[in-house]
Amino acid sequence: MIAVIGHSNTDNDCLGSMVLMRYIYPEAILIKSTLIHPVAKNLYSLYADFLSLKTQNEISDQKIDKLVIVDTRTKARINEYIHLLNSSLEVEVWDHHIADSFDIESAKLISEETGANTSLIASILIKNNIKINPIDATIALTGIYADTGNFTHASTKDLDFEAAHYLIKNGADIKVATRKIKLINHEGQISLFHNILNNLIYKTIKGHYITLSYIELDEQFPGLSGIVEKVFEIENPDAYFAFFYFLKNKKGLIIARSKKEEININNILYRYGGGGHIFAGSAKIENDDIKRIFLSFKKDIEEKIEFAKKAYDIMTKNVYMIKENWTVKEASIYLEFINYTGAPVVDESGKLVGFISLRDIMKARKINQMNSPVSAYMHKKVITGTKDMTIESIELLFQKYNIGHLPILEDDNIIGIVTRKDIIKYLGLNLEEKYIIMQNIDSL
Ligand SMILES: [Mn+2]
Repeated sequence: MIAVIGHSNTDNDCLGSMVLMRYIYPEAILIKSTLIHPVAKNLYSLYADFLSLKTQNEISDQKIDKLVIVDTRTKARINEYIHLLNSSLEVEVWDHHIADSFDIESAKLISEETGANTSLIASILIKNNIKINPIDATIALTGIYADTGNFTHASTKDLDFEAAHYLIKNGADIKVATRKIKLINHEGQISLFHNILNNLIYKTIKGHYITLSYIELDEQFPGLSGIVEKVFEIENPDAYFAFFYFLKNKKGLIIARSKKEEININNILYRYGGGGHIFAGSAKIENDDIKRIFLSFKKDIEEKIEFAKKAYDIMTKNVYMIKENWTVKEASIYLEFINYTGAPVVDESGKLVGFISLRDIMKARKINQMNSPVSAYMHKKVITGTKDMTIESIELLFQKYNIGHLPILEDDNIIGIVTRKDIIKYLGLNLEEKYIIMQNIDSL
C-alpha cells in the first residue's frame, strides 16, 4: 500500500499537495494528521467526504510499502508518524522547503523552491498532460493562495503562477478558493488583530523600517501567523517581529516576516532556537524569557542586519552635466547622445544652477526657441539629495515632485545622480532584457 502524509498541523498547502498526489499514485491512501491548522479547517470540513483522509488507526492493519511525504522534508514536522519509518520502507519526499539538519534520511527527494508545494506537484501533472477534476483543482488552488500569500510573498515563483493557470483551466473555482482561505474570520482573531495594531512599536534599524509588537495572551491562539501576516501586509514595514507570551504555560513565541534580503529572518531567529526562510520564520521560547528578549531585541539583532542601501550605493557617480550657456538645441543633442531624459545644469564654476529635461526642451521646440540659452528653459529650483538618503525616501521624492533624477550633493558639489534607472537596477530588474522585448514589438 502507498500512503501519503503531510506535516503535522495540516495546512492548505498540505491538502492541496495531497489531492494532487492522487493523480500520481491513484491507489494511494491519504492519511490525516491529528491536527488540522485552523486556517485549513474550514476547507477541510467542507470537503472531508471528498478528501476521505484516513486516520492512522483506520489503516493500522494494512502494510505500508511506500510512504509519500508532502510539504515537509524534516523529521521534526512528522513526529506523529515517526514509528512508520523503518529500513524496509520506501520513502519519497515532495517538498519546497530548503534543506534542514533534520532531513528524513534515505528518502528520495523531489524538491524545488516554489512558493507552494502544491505547485511543485502540479508541475509534474502539467508536464504529463493530466486532467484533474474541479474540486481537486479548487483545493489545490487554496494551497497555492495560502503559501504564496495570494502571489504576493517574495518566495512566489513562476511555477506557482503556471500551476494556478493549470488549475483554473481544470475548473478551479476562484470564489470558493479565496473564501476558504480568509485568514481572519474568528471573532477573537479580529480583536487580537486590532490589539496588535494598537500596540505596534516602530524602529529604524540600520536604515530599515521595522515594526515590533509584544502581546500577552492567556494561551496559544488559533491562526496567529495569519494575523501577523495581515498586520505585516497593512503596515507594510521592511520587517515585522511579533512577540507573544502565553501566560498559562509561561511560554513565548516570535513570528517574523521580512521583505528584504538584508533582514534575513532565518539568521536572526537562529540565536533564539528558531528559524525559517529569509522572508519568514518563527521561534518558540521555552521559558518566560520572552519579555527580556523583547526588551533587548533591537540591540541584539542589530549585528545580524545589513545596512539598508543608501543613495551613495546606487547613484551613478559619473554625472553628465549641461552648461548653462549652451543652447537648448545643444542640450537636446547632448541628452540624446548620453541617452538620458534630463541632466543637471551647472555654471562656469561647476555649481548646480538648474535642471533641464526632455520635457522642458519640448516646450522650447514647440515655439521654435531651440537657440535660446538653456538657462531660459531649465528648472531653477532643483530637488537634490544627500548621499545618506534611503532608497525609499528617494522614491517618495520622485513621486512627490514628479521627477526622475535626483542630483546628490556634498558641500554644494554634485557627487552623483540617482535616476529611475538606478532604482530599477537596485530592485534587481534587468533593463536590457526589457529593451530587447520592446524592439520585437516594434518590428511586428
Ligand atoms: Mn507549504
